[in-house]
Amino acid sequence: MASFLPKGPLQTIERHILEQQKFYPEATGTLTGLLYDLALAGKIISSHIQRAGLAEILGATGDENVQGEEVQKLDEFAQRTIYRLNDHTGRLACMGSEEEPDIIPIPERFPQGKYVLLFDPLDGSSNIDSNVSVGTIFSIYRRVTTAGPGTLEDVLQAGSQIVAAGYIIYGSSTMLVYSTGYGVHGFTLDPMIGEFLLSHPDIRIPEKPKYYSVNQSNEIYWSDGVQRFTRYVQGMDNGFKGLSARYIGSMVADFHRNLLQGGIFYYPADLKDPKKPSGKLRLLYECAPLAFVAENAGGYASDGRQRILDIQPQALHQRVPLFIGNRSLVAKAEEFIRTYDHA
Ligand code: P6P
Repeated sequence: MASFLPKGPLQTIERHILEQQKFYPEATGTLTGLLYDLALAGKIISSHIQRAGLAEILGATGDENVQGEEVQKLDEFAQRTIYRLNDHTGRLACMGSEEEPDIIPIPERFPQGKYVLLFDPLDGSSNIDSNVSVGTIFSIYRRVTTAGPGTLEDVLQAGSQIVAAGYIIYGSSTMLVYSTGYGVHGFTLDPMIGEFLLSHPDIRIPEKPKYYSVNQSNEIYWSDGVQRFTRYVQGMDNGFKGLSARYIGSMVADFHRNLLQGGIFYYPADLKDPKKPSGKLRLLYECAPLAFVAENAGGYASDGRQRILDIQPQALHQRVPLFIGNRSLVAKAEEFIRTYDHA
């Protein structure tokens, strides 16, 4: 009888998170509980996405978010689910979300905690109605203020301060991929038993890249260095065999493929939209968490000139250009930009 169980040690994410706790002697179980609840959020959101076409949960709400993007019903559902799982636990000082213009306070009736949660509840949600994989991205920091409600200062921290980060990808299967700084580990949801089971222990980005992922319709708006880098990855630079192009327009899906297969995803600055001279992607709850995962898997992430995790955020919804994936390819992008784009 075929078994639907992963190879290797049979381990749930709950037990894995608990075992990660041994790396933090001062751990009190708070971070463990926070990660547990993010896995639970993934199960709840996944169960709704899998049935989105059937339930009255597809489509747009008719509202616009702070980004000026159409809010999808599932965006709102994912946002509310993560909020409701975390507003009362006493683990957080505050939250920050792609969907909310300002930081999200913990209601006064609940205790404050020592962590801060930043998340994009459903990235790529405009793809939902066409059944394209979407994802939840999360990162956890320690608060920097010492008491009282969390403040913007607690949220505006460089990615190098991340304690744990990861994403949940709702695709042909639902996977949760996370790191606490000790490797990157992937779990696949078995919907029959409602458990995330360890399926991808110790993920490392393959040395030999296979893909490059970028929206090439923006090429005419890129800098000279980025255009030259793109020709390099296409193999128009002798000495480098070209990569295959793969771009699905849902960053978690594009990132996940390159994490497992090797490659680079990039969303450069483009001058098409003067409001977005730094590209489209947000530093705090999209780029920094994935940069944390990439680096813990042996990869690297840059804005084209500096390490993403070193950037000190100035605003909650700050955008940055992003080059993320194989360290050699991201470094090559930086080299082209350094050589051809004068700051
Ligand atoms: P474009 C989805 O809206 C998103 O924020 C990312 O998930 C994705 O990588 C990017 O935008 C796609 O943007 O301009 O290529 O459609």
